[in-house]
Amino acid sequence: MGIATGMKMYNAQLSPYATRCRMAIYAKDLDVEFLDMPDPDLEQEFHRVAPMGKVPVLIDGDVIVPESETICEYLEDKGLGWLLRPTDAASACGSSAGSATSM
Ligand SMILES: N[C@@H](CCC(=O)N[C@@H](CS)C(=O)NCC(=O)O)C(=O)O
Repeated sequence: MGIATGMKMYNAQLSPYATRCRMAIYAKDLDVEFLDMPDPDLEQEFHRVAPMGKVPVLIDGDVIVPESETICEYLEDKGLGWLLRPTDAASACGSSAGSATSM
């Protein structure tokens, strides 16, 4: 039982993109409900929130967050649990898709 968030995430266990988000969720010890796709019962609602049909998608109340990197940044910006992104700009850049180098 982690930190209550009320969030849910359309997930697929074998998706590396969804795995990236689950790793952040676990590291932050957040309680997020995973909706494992494909699931015929969830398909209609999934396509309403994710017209491209791609997982992961995070749902936080009325907020729909697609794209794994955006989800990780959203979770970080919510400030729940451990912060995973360094606070100085150069280190933060290096921890995301890009990387900063020194002269
Ligand atoms: N850029 C997206 C990629 C997501 C993605 O391609 N997810 C795959 C699973 S690994 C998917 O849902 N594919 C289903 C499809 O394209 O119909 C992200 O980072 O979240």
